Amino acid sequence: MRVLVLGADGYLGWPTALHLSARGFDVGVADNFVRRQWDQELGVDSLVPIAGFHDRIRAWKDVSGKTLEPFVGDLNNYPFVAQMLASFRPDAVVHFAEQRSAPYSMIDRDHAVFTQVNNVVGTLNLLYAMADVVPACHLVKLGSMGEYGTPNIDIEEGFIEITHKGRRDVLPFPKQPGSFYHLSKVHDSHNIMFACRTWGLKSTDLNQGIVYGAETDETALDPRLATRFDYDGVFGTVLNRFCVQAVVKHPLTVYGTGGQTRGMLDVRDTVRCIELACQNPPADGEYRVFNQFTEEFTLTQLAELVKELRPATQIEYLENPRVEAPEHYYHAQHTHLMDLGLVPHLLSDTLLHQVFGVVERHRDRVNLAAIRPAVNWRQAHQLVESAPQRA
Ligand code: NAD
Ligand code: USQ
Repeated sequence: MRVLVLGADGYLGWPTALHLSARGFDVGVADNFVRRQWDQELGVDSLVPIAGFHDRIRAWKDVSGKTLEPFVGDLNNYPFVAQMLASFRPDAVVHFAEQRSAPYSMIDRDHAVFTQVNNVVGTLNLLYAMADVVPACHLVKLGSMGEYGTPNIDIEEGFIEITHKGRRDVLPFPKQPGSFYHLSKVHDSHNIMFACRTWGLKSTDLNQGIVYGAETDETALDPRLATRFDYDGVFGTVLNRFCVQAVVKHPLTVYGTGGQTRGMLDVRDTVRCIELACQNPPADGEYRVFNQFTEEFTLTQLAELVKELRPATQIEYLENPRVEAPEHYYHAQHTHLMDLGLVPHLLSDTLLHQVFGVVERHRDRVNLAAIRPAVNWRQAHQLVESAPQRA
């Protein structure tokens, strides 16, 4: 099977490309390196040093003997997208290539507009190019559990059966996302569902929870194969941040009461879920949704887990820079990937110790000034002058 991984220079795209290649898929890898530019813009960097795209690809060839076919370009450039599909002829496209930080999208108007144009237009270009060039290809699209928000009912996998005034239908589950980034995912979902219905494309929308972890079997084989690991207040995600904070003895930055509950998963499960989705495509014209997470935690539970292993750690409850429900009901279905054979790596002391070990190795690269949250949802309009300027 030929799989094209878009956003293959990123935290999840790179390990996914290696995982699929290791399992015998013919893999193409695409990116425009805009993520590396956002590091420059924000004055931050991946904690773990990462090799350049072409160096990584050469390193994988050295280590595994396998080839990754590179494509360098922007999904917002339609001719690039169409030519890439015509040249690679994928059976599946795995689409990670978006601006994925909620805080980045909330810096100011400029960053909100950029995020939505980058994400929504990129995906729309991809849909048109697929319909034109490879209409039988399966789109595996990374969505987000955050598309649903935190409703006071169970969250279903994409669709809910509703009876209204005596009539019954199965409809998309309501979406109440919490940032302009998460909204871009909702807009993508609608566009993809429409393209499947209208043009007969097939797609799996993976509503993924928050990913943690620093390594997969393949990225650990050689330092040149390492994937990025973000801990800063804009791109760092919560558990990865807590691990870095604990190692450098910074208080754990819990926003608000810590009662917010989220679905989480290990990066090793991300790559396996993508493999399962690719191996089990939907029917022509089908748009399906899988909720891709393995466990639910409150933020306080995560902070306490880290503190248990590093007892000197302080926990600081900061005024929440985001607008989100502090305490809420949360129960989301996530059976589809298990039914396909996912055996989860549940969060364990072993995993946390492994992440601490990675952080210890690179602790001299931690920029303490980048740790505290820098973006306030309520004050976005005031940040226009002080906000980082997009390159
Ligand atoms: P990342 O920022 O590390 O990687 C994204 C990659 O996409 C980057 O290398 C970037 O350069 C590339 N890219 C962005 N816009 C592009 C464009 N227009 N053209 C070409 N390349 C472009 O992000 P990640 O953490 O690997 O996340 C990947 C995907 O998974 C995202 O869509 C994100 O929304 C989703 N996701 C991530 C998490 C998480 O916890 N990291 C959780 C749920 C969903
Ligand atoms: N939080 C803290 N302290 C921190 C950082 C975050 O308390 O230092 C809180 C936030 O307020 C939020 C929760 O932790 O309640 C999660 O924040 P996050 O930054 O770890 O994750 P989020 O913004 O939701 O975004 C990440 C990825 C995004 C993906 C999403 C999946 O960056 O690409 O879509 O996780 S989900 O959360 O399911 O929507």
